[in-house]
Amino acid sequence: MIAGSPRPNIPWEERPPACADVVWRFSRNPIIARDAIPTANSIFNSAVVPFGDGFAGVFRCDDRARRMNIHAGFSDDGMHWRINPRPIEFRCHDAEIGALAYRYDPRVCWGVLTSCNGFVYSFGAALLDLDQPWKVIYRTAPYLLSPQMLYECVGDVPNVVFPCAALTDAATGRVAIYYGAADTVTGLAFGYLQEIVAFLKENSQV
Ligand code: BMA
Repeated sequence: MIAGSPRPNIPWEERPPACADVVWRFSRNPIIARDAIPTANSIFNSAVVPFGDGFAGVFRCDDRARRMNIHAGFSDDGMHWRINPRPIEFRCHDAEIGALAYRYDPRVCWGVLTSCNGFVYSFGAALLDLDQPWKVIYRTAPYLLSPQMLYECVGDVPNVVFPCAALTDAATGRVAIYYGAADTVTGLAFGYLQEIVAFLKENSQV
């Protein structure tokens, strides 16, 4: 059972006929270009959540002085984004807490983990105990997605796919995964939760 709401409007594209992968890429990736706001060097590793009739996100935008910061954005379809050119403003009573050092990789995380071997960032899935989430029940040994497309292999940091958020439609089990590619742009990948969990159980190495 998927604990969540039916969300028929999440971004979605069916698995291509020739593809047997559990998780597949959106054919129009990357969905967010590195310069989608004027000052950005790169926009990646970003979090997305349902918001009103559409979606809201917190985007990691590194600027052209390579300062890392986070920006709010909104979308009707989860694919086309209006990202605020100004970073999110933090108002704190304690100036030290509000001071900008690094702000990056915001995420609303649901069961999708990143793993790394030091050279290549791929991602798989893990099932965690609901009450004791530090207990890993299953973890995929094979990756679900690894850097293979040009926009994942070439960029400011080559060979990185880095998921930070997923949207789900509880009625159908469809999952849309947002991921950073090569620390430069943002992509989308899709899967069915039932298939991901079945693959997880059959290919687990904890
Ligand atoms: C990690 C984080 C991520 C980044 C990844 C690959 O340590 O810094 O933001 O995507 O490295 O460079």
